[in-house]
Amino acid sequence: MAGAGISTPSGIPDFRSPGSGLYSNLEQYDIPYPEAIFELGYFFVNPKPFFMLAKELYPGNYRPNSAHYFLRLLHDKGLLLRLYTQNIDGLERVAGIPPDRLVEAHGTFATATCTVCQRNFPGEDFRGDVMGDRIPRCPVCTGVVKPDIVFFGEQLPQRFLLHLTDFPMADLLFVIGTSLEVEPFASLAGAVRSSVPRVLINRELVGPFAWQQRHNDVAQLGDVVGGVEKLVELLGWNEEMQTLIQKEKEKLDAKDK
Ligand code: CNA
Repeated sequence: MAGAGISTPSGIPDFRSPGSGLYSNLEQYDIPYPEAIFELGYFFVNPKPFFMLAKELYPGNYRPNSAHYFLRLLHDKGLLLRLYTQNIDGLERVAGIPPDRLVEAHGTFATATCTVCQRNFPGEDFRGDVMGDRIPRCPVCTGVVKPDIVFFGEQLPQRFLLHLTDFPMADLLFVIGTSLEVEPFASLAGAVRSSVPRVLINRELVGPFAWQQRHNDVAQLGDVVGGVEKLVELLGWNEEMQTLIQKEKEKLDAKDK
């Protein structure tokens, strides 16, 4: 289970970190209250603030860091049953984790839907509009097209329910870079068997790690990158990790040229 904290080392602010979090820095978006940016009612009146944020987070602006590549390495080794992420920055995909291993619980910019006729489009179709500060319009009915990011009050994607059965099957649960404050995502931490170790890598104790620890819970407190690197070292995966990061860096450099 992952959250915004795995992407802060890539330069994307989280929501709730005091000072640096998005909720403390909303002046630029000119919205009446922080949650408005993800509210449908507000979006229909004024979609501009959401699309300012979309421009920032649209795939291509940021690069994955060691936390994402650690999860990729787990996948390469056949150890990743599923990655449940709350992030909407798409960095898990950029890190090479295949979409079928992912549950993007709060949606993705990879696809978008017309708010009027409900037609579905690849997010890429609207890159030009988003980057050019234009509100994307449906090519068929001219309705406003909204990236498939889950707004407050909207249902979570089908995949969220489809893969819930992963939790009782897991042998180990990592919880990385999340405040575990958003439901129903947060409750999933309690859905693994009680014999299964849960490992938190985060700045502070969160959710059940703070209020209902199990005897086999482990918390590595501090920066996610430091925590992940420590784990990689203990696992003896240092070299593989460095090779992977280097290879992926070269790929992204070539793409940027
Ligand atoms: P959050 O509530 O902002 O919590 C982030 C957690 O990560 C906090 O506990 C922080 O202390 C911790 N943290 C932040 N940076 C680090 C770091 N470098 N090392 C260790 N710990 C760190 O974010 P959640 O993901 O828990 O909340 C869910 C929201 C946030 C979802 O709806 C997301 O869509 C949304 N969000 C996503 C992104 C993104 O896609 N990158 C960015 C901002 C918000």
